[in-house]
Amino acid sequence: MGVLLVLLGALAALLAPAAFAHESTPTGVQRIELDLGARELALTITAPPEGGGRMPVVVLPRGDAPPGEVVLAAVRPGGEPANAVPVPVAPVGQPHEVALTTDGPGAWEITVADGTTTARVPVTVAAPVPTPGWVWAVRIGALVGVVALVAALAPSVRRRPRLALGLGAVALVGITIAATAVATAPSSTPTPPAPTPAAAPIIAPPAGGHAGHGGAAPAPTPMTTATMTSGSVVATASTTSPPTAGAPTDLALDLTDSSTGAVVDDLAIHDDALIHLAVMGPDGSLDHVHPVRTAPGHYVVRLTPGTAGRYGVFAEMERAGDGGHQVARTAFDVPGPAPAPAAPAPGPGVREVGGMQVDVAVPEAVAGRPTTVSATFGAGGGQVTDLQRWLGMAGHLMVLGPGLGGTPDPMDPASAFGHVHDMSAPGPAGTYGPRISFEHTFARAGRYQLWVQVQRDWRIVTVPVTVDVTPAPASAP
Ligand SMILES: [Cu+2]
Repeated sequence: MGVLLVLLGALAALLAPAAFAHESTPTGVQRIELDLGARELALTITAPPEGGGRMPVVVLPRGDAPPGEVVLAAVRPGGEPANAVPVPVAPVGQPHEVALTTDGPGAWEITVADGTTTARVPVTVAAPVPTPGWVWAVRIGALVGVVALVAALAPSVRRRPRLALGLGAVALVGITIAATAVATAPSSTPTPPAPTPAAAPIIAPPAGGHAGHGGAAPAPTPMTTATMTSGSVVATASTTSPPTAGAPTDLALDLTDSSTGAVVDDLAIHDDALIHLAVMGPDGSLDHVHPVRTAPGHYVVRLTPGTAGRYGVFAEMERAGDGGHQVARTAFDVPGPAPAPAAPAPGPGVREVGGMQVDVAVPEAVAGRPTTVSATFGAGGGQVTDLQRWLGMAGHLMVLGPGLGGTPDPMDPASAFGHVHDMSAPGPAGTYGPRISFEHTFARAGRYQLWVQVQRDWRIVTVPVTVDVTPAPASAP
């Protein structure tokens, strides 16, 4: 009987991990920033299990969000929210969790409505993975082998040698089949057959373009990975009425493909947003915002332009199909008398921003050479060490290079746009500071406009800096 136990133990050890490794629940978590109306919301979405189920969503209000509530629901693409759940969005910095429910695999949207605008965040619920044939071979072979082995070793059978021998042979065949199946399995952690759903919610492919929007819940989109070659994204900006300086206005962005003209609706979340939008005004201002998707390829964000004039818009995106990062440029006008040209922002040195003393250092800014841009934050005579993670990192540096006139001009395509990250690790408390730094190579000589951005007390602090980049010295002959 001891031999039997050893055999069974060995068999279990051999089969268990290989046969059941794939039957785990996805635990993907995705964060996304939504600038919905007057509110800045950070959503943390936990992927439901394969085939659908409970989908917890945490809503964290940031910025100067007015009190009140937003309403969340999980719907099929374009569907009207049912069983919507109200979520308080006050006070700022206080997260609230709700549990939404998806009842099947495929394309879904999380709707977030503030009474005026309904954001639709695409998520994909993974389909249950079918059990591969080799796993069934292992299970059946092992079952037959073990049953035959136990029977062959039973005392009543051992008294009949021919029957015991026959059962022993059956056991040998069963275990051989199981062992062969394990040995020839594709890998120790089998991957589901293509198309491969990711564990984390991923962005759904277009649900029939604009046709999928506005109707009752359409049929679920088959889960496919977009593999077609696509052109770059064209962003077209518009406002429903002429914007006024000093008044909030909703800026709409429509995304189309430069090579096909089709609606682009395959954006993937990168750095916690579908679109990172930099809006640069004629007064040297920067708004770094995250428009909400309200329909396939259609995004909306509320802005309050400070002055009349022409605004440059830079939309950073990644498409799910090719994964490439790209920036689409567009513009909009705020009617009215053009203001006098704004004075450039201060250069490196100490300045007061957001209740802090910020010391910006940019030693030796030479074209074509790696340069370190750093900002050291202080307040009340001490160091600031409670800067908060924003968009997955310690700090952001937005860059606008010189145009043909030698100074930064958001309307000049020669004025290059850059977005640099501080990826350093947080301190013991999970926060950052006092020093934030960026490595960047300025491509050419001329005047650059920089904006250092960090988060403190759930608000974004933007530090404008002017940097004059000198030409690289001529190399020695
Ligand atoms: Cu952003």
